[in-house]
Amino acid sequence: MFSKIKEKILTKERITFEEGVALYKSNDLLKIGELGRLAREIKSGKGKSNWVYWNKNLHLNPTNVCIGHCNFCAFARLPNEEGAYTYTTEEAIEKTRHGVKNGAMEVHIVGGLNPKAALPYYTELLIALKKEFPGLHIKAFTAVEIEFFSKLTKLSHEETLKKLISAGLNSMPGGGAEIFSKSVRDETCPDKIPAESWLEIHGIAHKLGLKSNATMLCGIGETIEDRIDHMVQLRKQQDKSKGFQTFIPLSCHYEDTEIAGTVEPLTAFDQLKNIAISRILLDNFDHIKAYWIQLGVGLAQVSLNFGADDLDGTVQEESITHAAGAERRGLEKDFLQNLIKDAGYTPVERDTVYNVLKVSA
Ligand code: V47
Repeated sequence: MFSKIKEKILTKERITFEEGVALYKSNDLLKIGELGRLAREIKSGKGKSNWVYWNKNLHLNPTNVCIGHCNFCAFARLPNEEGAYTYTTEEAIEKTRHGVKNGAMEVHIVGGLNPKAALPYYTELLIALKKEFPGLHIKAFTAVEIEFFSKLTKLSHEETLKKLISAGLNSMPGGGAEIFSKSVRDETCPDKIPAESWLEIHGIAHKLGLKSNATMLCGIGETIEDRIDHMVQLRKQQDKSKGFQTFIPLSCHYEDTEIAGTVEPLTAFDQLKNIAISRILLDNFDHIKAYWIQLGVGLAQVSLNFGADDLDGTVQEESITHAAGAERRGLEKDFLQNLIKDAGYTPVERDTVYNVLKVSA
C-alpha cells in the first residue's frame, strides 16, 4: 500500500477513499508521516518546502449565548444562564485594541447563535472595527452563523454575506464543519446545518471572492470512514469553488462537556495521522494547519514533520477550546518561531491570505 500511495503522490494522482481508510488503519506512523511530508514538499512548491507559516492574530468571541446544543461544547450558555455574556461594540473594540497593541494583524471572530447578536449587531461591530483599526483583517463567522443570520433576517446566504462583506468582512474561518456524517451530526450537534449547507455557504463565499478555511473535529465518536468521507467532501467542494486555503484537523477537549466519558479521546497517533493523511488526500488544499491550541505545542511541533506547514498564530484570547480545558491561550511570537526553527524549518510570517510578510532565516 505504501509504495503505491508514494507513487501516486509523486505522480500527483489522487488517493481514493479506500486508500485513505487503509492509511488510517495502519499503525506504521513513521511511514504515514513520511508520505505526509513528501506530499507537503511537493505541494509547497520550489524553494518553499522548508517554510512554516504563522501570523499575529487575536480571537474575539463576542457572545457565548447560543440556542444551539452541541454535546462537545463547553463554551455556550443559554440566554439567562450564569456566565452568559454578550459584548457591547465598545467592549469588543477594547478587547481588540488590546490584541492590536500586541501586534495582531488579524481578528478571528466567532460566537454563539444568539438571536440578540445577529446581522445588525455584527454589521455594526464590523463597521466599528474597520473604523478603529483600518488595516486589521477580519476573518469571521462560521457557515453555521451565516445560516443563522440568514434565517433571522430572511435574506439569502448570498445577500447575508454581501452585507457582511460591505461592513468589512475579509475572509471566513473553517469552524462549524465538525464531522459531516449525518449520524454523527444528529448525535453531537443536531441543531447545526447539514454538510451540504456548510459546503454550499463556503462555495458562495468563494464565488463572492472570500477565502475560507475548513476544519474537522475529531474525537466526537466518529469512525475512520467518517473522517475520510469528510475530507473527500471537502476535496470535491474545493474542485468546484477553489477558495479554501487551509485544512485544520481539530481534537476535541472534554472538560465541562456532556460528551466527556462517552467517546474514546484521540491519541497522539490519531492526531498525527489526521495531519499526514489530510495532507496526502487534500491535494487541492494549499496548507495544513497544526492548531497548537488543541494539539499542544509539543505535538504541533512534531506535526511539522508529518505534513503540516502552518502553526496558526499567536492566538491571543481564545475562549472555545479554553472553556473545554486547553491550557495555553496565547504564544509569544519568538517562542512560536523557535518551535519552527527547532524542528528544522524556516518561520514565515504571513497575513491571513498567505501573503508573505517576513521570512526568518
Ligand atoms: O467549530 C468546539 C471546535 C471550532 C470544542 O479557520 C471544539 O483558521 C475542541 O474553527 N474541543 C472553532 N474543539 C475553532 C475553529 C478554528 C480554530 C483555529 C483556526 C481556524 C481557522 C478555525 O472549535 C468549532 C468546533 O469544531 N470546538 N468545542 C471542544 N470542546
